[in-house]
Amino acid sequence: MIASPRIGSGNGRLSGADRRFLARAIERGRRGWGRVHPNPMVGALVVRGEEVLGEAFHAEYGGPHAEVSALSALDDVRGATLYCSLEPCNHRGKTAPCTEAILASGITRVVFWAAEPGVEQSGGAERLRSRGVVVDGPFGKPSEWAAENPAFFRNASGRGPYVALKLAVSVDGRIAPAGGKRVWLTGEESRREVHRLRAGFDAILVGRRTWEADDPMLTARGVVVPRVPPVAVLLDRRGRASIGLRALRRRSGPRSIVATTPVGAGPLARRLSGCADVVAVPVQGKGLDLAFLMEVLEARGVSSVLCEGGGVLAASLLREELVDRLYLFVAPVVVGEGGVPAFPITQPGECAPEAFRFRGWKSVVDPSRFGNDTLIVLDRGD
Ligand code: AOF
Ligand code: ZN
Repeated sequence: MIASPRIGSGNGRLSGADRRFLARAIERGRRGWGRVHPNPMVGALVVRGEEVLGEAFHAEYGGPHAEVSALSALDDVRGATLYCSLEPCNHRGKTAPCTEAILASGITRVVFWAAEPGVEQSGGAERLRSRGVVVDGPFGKPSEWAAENPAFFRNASGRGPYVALKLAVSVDGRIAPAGGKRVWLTGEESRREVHRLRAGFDAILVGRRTWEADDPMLTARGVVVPRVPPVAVLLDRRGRASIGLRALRRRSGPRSIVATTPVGAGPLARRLSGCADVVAVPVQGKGLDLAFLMEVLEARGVSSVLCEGGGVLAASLLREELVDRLYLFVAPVVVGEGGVPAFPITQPGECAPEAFRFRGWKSVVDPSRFGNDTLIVLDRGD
């Protein structure tokens, strides 16, 4: 997701051409968005001298790795250099180890960007070096690798699902005018990007006010068709969801999930009569226990969650320190006094930087432009 990949310095020497090829491998890898998660997006390039002989990316979960795809499409790569965005794996998983394919190919130099975080999968660089291949890498910082493949690196640390929060706000930080009525603040291009983003997540989560006001479908209807459509998750502490909601009437994809209190779960499940999976989540403060919800989702195989508001849910997630990434689409609109704030401050004396601890957050991904809107991406520092 870094607009132009920053390679950084690290273990080995890089020429200007090396940096260009490595950046291109990272960019190619991004084409796997929506198709490879929870595995990483990976790109690879085979170069001899200054000539790119071939390039590939990891295109499908469980399918050939980028390195193997790039090599297997070429007849003779002896003496060439392989550039990859991730350290070649050294394990037999759903596919054979990339290290073996590289050794068999006659590649004499490998340049890679990010270190492999998996214990079983790692050791690729060492293995190749032990067999006489010149290996340069890793380069850059873990936070930069994580910015490119956030859910993958987060999941590798075993700390529960990766959580991103997406908000579309006016320049005065509002998500809706007074009364909370649905209006589009951001333009068409931003909305397209949101659909593309949705395709790369296992679940899309919204709070009660959002599904009441907007009745969203929560599907990924963009250029990227997700390998597995994300599951819609609706928060419903009061047990008010009805079978008429668009997110519950979806015909394709996984059944939506409605989270409510343990007391309300039985009655709600009966009322929704099989249109959704109702999960029981204890109450915490004025809402549901969101950390508990994340555990429930993880147990159901969800490893990444995109939260799409509204403000109350956003504030709770931030307060609970559950957010790993913030996607903030800023529209050139002023909503003005009385508008619904993106970050409601409810406790007297609270000030946003303290309450939400934005101070340690990093802007690793460059801001980007979608039509007249600006997307700001912030990653939580560790
Ligand atoms: C990928 N694509 O291009 C590379 C990966 O189960 P497997 O065999 O597909 O292995 C998945 C692991 O292999 C993955 O988690 C990562 O650690 C490593 N490298 N994975 O899916 C690739 N190079
Ligand atoms: Zn591999």
